[in-house]
Amino acid sequence: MTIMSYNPLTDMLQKTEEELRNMPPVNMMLVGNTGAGKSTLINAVFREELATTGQGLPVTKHLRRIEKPGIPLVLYDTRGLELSAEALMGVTEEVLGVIEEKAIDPKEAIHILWYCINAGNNRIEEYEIEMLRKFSEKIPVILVLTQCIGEPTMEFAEMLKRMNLPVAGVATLLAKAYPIGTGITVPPWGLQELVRMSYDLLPEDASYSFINAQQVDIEKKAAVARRWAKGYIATTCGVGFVPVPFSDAAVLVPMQISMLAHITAIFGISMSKATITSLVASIGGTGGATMLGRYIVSNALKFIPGAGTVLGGLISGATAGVLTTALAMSYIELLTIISKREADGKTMPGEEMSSIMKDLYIKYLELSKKKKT
Ligand SMILES: Nc1nc2c(ncn2[C@@H]2O[C@H](COP(=O)(O)OP(=O)(O)O)[C@@H](O)[C@H]2O)c(=O)[nH]1
Ligand SMILES: [Mg+2]
Repeated sequence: MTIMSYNPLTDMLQKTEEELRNMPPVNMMLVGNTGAGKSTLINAVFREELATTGQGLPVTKHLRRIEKPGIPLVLYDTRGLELSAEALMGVTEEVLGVIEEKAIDPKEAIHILWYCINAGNNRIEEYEIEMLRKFSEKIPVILVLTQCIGEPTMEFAEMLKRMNLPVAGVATLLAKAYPIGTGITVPPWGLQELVRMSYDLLPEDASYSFINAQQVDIEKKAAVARRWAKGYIATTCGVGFVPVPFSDAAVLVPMQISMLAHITAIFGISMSKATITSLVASIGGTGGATMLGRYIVSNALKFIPGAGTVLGGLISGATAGVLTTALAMSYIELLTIISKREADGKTMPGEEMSSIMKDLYIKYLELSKKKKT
């Protein structure tokens, strides 16, 4: 293996872009009257103000397709729908038509439908229930009660839950902080439950894309990434000896780069090239010139009992597993911090990433040492 010519930065950029390109999108349908709060909900649940900034292309009279490069999500949003039985019946046919048409191509098939009702309306019509039944025959449907503020809306929600409607679940929420006057504001709530409920109803591939696209439940992003990484490390570092070149030339090997790229894809942070460059640099991928790189070279093996010396660039699978697990866990925690900032509209400077990454990596190596003794 020619370690010198291997460039982890280029590799990670390429692999991350490839991972994101290959992610089959989660396809979602949103139905509800104008003013129900669909756009507000989309902007709250997904990254990058999707309803405001995503391109919307008309699909049918009332349906628009919203998507944005870098987010593995296709949303069909109903527009211009007024509260009347005829309008809703017409749109039912449109929605069913699109669901049937898209079902032919696995990449386009709609995975889930959110039906939004403004909780303040305080009623559900017979024809709406009929509509829910028709949708539910095709795909999982969640009845989303939007703009839930105050006791009457909660009573309405309880009633709906008791009605045994033909849906997979009922979610109640307030998508955006609601000012009720005299300086008092009701904070948003219920979004996390909608995200978890939806996640559980999605097929596996689409569930990863959904986790990437949403920004409500960052701990869930981390949990899904950790579960995936553990499986990956167990199969890759499971047996025998692995080449891990602890030289100044490259701290990361291709297998680790692939792992980090996949974790980045699961997380779905709004990756600019500059962000990925900073991230990789923070891990020590740019020729071992970073603090973390030097730290690993000179200290990492000390943490692992029985690791011995690195002979000819080979270490045992178990040792590689410990190092790679610490790498995965610290990277996931770093992305968790970055994602939380991003949800607040903030970014993290590259130097701060490096310093946090180094501290986390040491923390996880020490944890693994404690586990062994
Ligand atoms: N504060 C607050 N306002 C909301 C919420 N949901 C909807 N609205 C308001 O209700 C109106 C209609 O919402 P919109 O998302 O455009 O509904 P859509 O027609 O279903 O897309 C807008 O003025 C929103 O600001 C919410 O959760 N909180
Ligand atoms: Mg809208």
